[in-house]
Amino acid sequence: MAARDLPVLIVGDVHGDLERLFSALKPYPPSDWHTVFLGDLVDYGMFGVGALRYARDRPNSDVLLGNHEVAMLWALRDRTRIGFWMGIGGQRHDLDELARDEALQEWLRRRPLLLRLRDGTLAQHCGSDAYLDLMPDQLPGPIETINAQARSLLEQGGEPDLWEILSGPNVFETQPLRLDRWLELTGSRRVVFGHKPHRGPKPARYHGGKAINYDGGLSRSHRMHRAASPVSATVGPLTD
Ligand SMILES: [Mn+2]
Repeated sequence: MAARDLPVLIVGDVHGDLERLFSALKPYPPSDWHTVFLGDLVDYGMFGVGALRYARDRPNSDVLLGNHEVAMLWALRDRTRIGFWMGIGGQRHDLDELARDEALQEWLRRRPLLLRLRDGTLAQHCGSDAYLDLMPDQLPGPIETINAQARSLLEQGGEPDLWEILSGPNVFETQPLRLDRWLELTGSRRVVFGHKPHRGPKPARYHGGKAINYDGGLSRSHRMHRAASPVSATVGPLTD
């Protein structure tokens, strides 16, 4: 069965906690699910590159770019950014690991920012329409345009611009008009995202389920991790 025909499993911010990721994925065999990783697999925890490789190699999976992957690629290209990146949770051994693996670097630079699923759900890292900064006015095909722009930035040392766009706050929770405009512009019926921990026991639904946050603070190394946070706050099927 092709990935697009399988039910969808969403995975929010992993941040290097491979052990909790594995326990979260246990009920969902890769052959039975189309798994969508919403980005920020790296930083804070010790196994960022391990999480990237796992997501890359898991069958029937898609992996989106988060701001932490962009910061890591920036540090890889420009050594003067290593201090900044370590300040946001970067693990030096992960950078060394990525530096030794050109195939992984290349794969990472080609990850999309946005992914539209068959049921009209849009998957992205940030709960925000900041992606619009990558779209010249009134072009058709906003999703393809934004993904192509991100890719070309990462090919040309444009990490600073991409970091700026991806590191802002989530806004959909509090700004329903911006959410509606974004859904209309991208032709989507709802959006799923991560980026900022929601602190609930399940993915947090806003505005009648038109916006759903899957960042449940999975990583025990994240500064906003809470001891009682269940893995199901970050990993779960996309339901109606
Ligand atoms: Mn993020």
